[in-house]
This record gives sequence, C-alpha cells and structure tokens, in this order.
Amino acid sequence: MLTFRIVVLPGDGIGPEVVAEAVRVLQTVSELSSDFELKLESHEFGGCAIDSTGEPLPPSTLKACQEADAILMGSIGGPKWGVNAKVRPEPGLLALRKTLGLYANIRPANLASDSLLEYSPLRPEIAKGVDMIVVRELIGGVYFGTRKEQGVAPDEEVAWDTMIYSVQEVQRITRVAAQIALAADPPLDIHSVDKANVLASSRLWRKVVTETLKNEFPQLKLDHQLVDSAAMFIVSNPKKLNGVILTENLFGDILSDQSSVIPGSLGLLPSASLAGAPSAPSADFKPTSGIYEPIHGSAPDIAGQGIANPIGTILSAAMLLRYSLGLEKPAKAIENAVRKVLDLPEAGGFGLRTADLGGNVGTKELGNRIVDILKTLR
Ligand code: NAD
Ligand code: IPM
Ligand code: K
Ligand code: MN
Repeated sequence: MLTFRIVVLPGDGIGPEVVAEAVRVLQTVSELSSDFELKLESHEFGGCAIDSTGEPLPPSTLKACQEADAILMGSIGGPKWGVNAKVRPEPGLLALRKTLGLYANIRPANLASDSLLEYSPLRPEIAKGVDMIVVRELIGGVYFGTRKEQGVAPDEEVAWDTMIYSVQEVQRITRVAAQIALAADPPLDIHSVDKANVLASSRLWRKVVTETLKNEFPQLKLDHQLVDSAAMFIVSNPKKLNGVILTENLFGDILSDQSSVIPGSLGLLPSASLAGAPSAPSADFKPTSGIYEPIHGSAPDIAGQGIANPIGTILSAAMLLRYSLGLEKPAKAIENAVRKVLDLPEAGGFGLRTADLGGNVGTKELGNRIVDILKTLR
C-alpha cells in the first residue's frame, strides 16, 4: 500500500471552509482504496499565521511543505492584513511558490458540466465548448522584479515595480505549455499572450516562445495575442482561445480570473502550481510535488457564512491526485462526482448549486453530496 503525505494549508477567510470539503473528498477516496493511503496534516499559513507567529510563512510550515508529496491550499489574505499592514499574507505565498520553484501555474477553464450553461453570464452558444488551459509563469515577471515602495518622507512621490524575464525563464514555461498541448489528442493550439507592442520583456517573451516551439515542438500551432485584445476575446469569443493560453505572471493572474466568467463563477476553477510539466498518468509517471488551490482568494465578503463554493478546491484535489501522486482513477472519480452533483435533477432541475451559481445549498451540503456520490462511483 502506497502512503502519501499531503500538507493542507487552509489559510484565511473562506479558505478553511472550502478546504474542509476537499479534505473530506480526499479522505473518502483514501478510505475507498486499498492501493493507497493519504496522510493529511494541516499547517498555519497566511493571515492566521501572522496572528499566531508574526509571519505568514512560519519555518515549520515551509519545512512541512518541502517534505510533502503534495500541498492542498485554500486561500490567504483579507482586510485584517490589508495593503497598508506592516506584515501581509501575500508575500508569504510568493515566497512559498518561489522557494519550492513552482514556476508553472496550470489553470484549466472549461464547463465542468453543460448544465452550467444556464448560469454562465455569456450566451450559451458562446460559452458552450470552451476549453482553455491557462499556463501562467508563476515565479518571475513584475511579481518578483525589484520594487520600491513609496518612502515615508512627505515629498517622496514615486514607487516602482520591474517586469523582468530571462530567456531561460521563458523557455522553461514554454516547454511546459508545449508538453500540456502534446498530451492531448489531437495536440492543442498554443496562444501566447503578451504586450509586445509596448513592453521589452514581452518582446523577449514573444521571441523566445517562437524559437523554442519552432526548434523543439515544430508540430504545434502557435499564435500571438496582445493581452488587451485577448481579454476582449475571452468574453466575446472565448473558443478562439481554445487550447493553451501561455502567458506571463501578471497577465495570467488577470486572464484566469476573467476566464472564470465562462463557467459562471470564480468558485469553480482549480489550479496546480508545479516545478515542471505534469507527468502523464502512465507507467512512466514521475512524481512531482506542487501546490493545488482554487484560483480564487479568501472572499472576505462571504467568509464565515458557510456559503462559499467548494468546487474549485475539490477539483484542485483531483489535480493533486493526478499530477503529484499519479492516481488517475480517483482523480476522474472526483471530477465525475462534481459533474453529477451539478447535474442532479433537483432544485428546479438545475442541480445542486451554491449561491454564486444562483442556488441555495451551503458549502457543507454540497460537499456532503459530492462525497455521497463518490462512494457510489467505484
Ligand atoms: P476573491 O477571489 O477572494 O473574491 C472575489 C469575488 O469572488 C468575491 O465577491 C467573492 O465572494 C467571490 N468568490 C471567490 N471565491 C468564491 C467561492 N469559492 N464561492 C463563491 N464566491 C466566491 O478576491 P478579492 O476579494 O479581491 O481578494 C480577497 C483576498 O484574497 C485578498 O487579500 C487577496 O490578496 C487574496 N487572494 C488570495 C489568493 C490565494 O490565496 N491564492 C488568490 C486571490 C486572492
Ligand atoms: C492568485 C492570487 C495571488 C497572485 C496573490 C494572492 C499573491 O491572486 O493566486 O491568483 O497574484 O498570484
Ligand atoms: K486560492
Ligand atoms: Mn489571482
């Protein structure tokens, strides 16, 4: 029997609420299997860690993450540790990603079920058939370039951030995008998104993406989009961007939240942050650790009410099983259980939904139903 160590970082706001449901889902697949066992342990991270230890990423949490087979995270941050606070949670997340070398952030955006078409703010014919994967560079760009805060002197009137990319950083994320594209049959198209009409770092990006794909993956189809018009296409004609959207850190952050309007809620979308391309679920699977989290934040506006949508976190747990543990079967089972819960002929024929999708079931109830369905899907 294989034993895996999973570090759980619930975080702040709705983080602990949505993570609790994903943890129950993982415990359920662990109990249902005689092939593997998941050992889950929670650690403090983010605002809650600032409150108890003075820092967002305590050394004990970092150490546990470094030793884990995979990390399941909720979300960090909130008004209590807002942009003017001396110590903030967000730098802790950037430090964790950087220390673990997680440069590849994979954010699939598609409809978990066609029954969600009813609730997409886009017209059904626009939303149906959208299947995009945002591959976001995660530990470079303007997030990590040198920056200067505005000083305390009254006449100090500047602050700055630097967007910087090296050839090697662009090459490695391009290779991840290419391997994801090639893992599909037929291979996916790659849409590289930049702002090469203005930014020097984007001109380097475009050149390196073009050369890397031409030299190493000539079979793949590549086009370049400027980020402003790509943002427009995501809500007007998203299928134009079906395939892999390959982009830098900040653009990927923004475009992935935007792409969540297609299935109807930010609460639905999962992510994986990895130190390389995901390994194929096959005999030559190579284990790699990573952080798995919904793409949304701590949602202070609804925290504590028990109404957050746990599906993004539950689908992140499925990605964890697939990419870090090589467990394709339970990953699929979780995805099927999510689809089934959305398709249930209840609540007026629209399936079970949390409030963000126009429904009235709570976080726990939705989690319960997903767990119940999972138990029938062996
Ligand atoms: P947010 O993603 O927390 O929320 C944006 C909107 O989406 C809110 O109206 C919220 O209620 C809704 N929403 C988000 N997740 C939902 C869910 N699961 N179910 C239902 N509705 C959901 O963005 P924000 O309010 O701009 O940021 C709040 C805090 O979260 C900030 O401190 C930010 O830095 C942090 N944040 C953390 C992460 C992370 O931990 N990786 C990601 C994004 C934002
Ligand atoms: C995300 C978040 C983070 C980011 C913040 C909280 C640092 O928005 O995970 O998408 O910008 O990467
Ligand atoms: K998150
Ligand atoms: Mn974000």
